[in-house]
Amino acid sequence: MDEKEQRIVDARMKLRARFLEKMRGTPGVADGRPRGSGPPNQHGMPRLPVGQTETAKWPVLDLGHQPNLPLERWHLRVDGAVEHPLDLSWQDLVALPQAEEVADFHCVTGWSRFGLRFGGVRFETLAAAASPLPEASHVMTHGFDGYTTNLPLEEALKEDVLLVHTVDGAPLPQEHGGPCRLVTPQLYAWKGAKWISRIEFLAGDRKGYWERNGYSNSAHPWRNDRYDE
Ligand SMILES: Nc1nc2c(c(=O)[nH]1)N[C@H]1C(S)=C(S)[C@@H](COP(=O)(O)O)O[C@H]1N2
Ligand SMILES: [Mo]
Repeated sequence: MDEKEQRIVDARMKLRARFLEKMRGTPGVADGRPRGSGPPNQHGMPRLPVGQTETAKWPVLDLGHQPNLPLERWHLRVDGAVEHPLDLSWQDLVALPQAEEVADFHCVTGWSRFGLRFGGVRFETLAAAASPLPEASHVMTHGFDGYTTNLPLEEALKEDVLLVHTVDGAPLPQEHGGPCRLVTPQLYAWKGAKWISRIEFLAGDRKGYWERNGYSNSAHPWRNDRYDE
């Protein structure tokens, strides 16, 4: 392992140590009182969150503008409260350690799509490469369409949070945020920016587009946590 790889491994261990307790306190995997129905998922929770209906399709939802991003023009900035800001090309992204997660997708409008096979890079891997500063507590993710959505690091660092470029073995379609989007399987799907352009680490929270427009800041599906209260 070279020096840079070693640094990333060390940074990942530190991040895990720093956020493990907070992560365990979130209502996702560790929820003691999840609300939902259906057979248990891999975390032992009812698979279908309260108020959701399973769909066989994968509907498309966005603000109406679906940017066309050729891979040679694509890039991703990782900046803000980090020690090592990054500007990744497509080659840089696919050279990082790759991961696969089979996960469900829950839209706040009431549909859930089960069992999508996502391929990409764990958020945690990028975070480790950028080394968040001690004061970093949240991220704002930005889309090339101008969309924004925020996450606390204890959610963003979960293992199943991926920068996705492949779904069920094929490139992520443009209408679903291709060439690359974020997915947050344990939160409502608006927390995953399609056409992701920037991951901005924040010292403190700041609301994104839907969070400012009436949706919940925390977005926990098994708590029916849909709207700001
Ligand atoms: N860049 C961007 N990302 C976005 C959105 C958007 O409008 N722009 N919509 C969000 C919402 S509200 C949902 S439900 C999901 C929908 O993803 P899908 O179209 O792949 O089903 O993307 C989220 N990510
Ligand atoms: Mo949505």
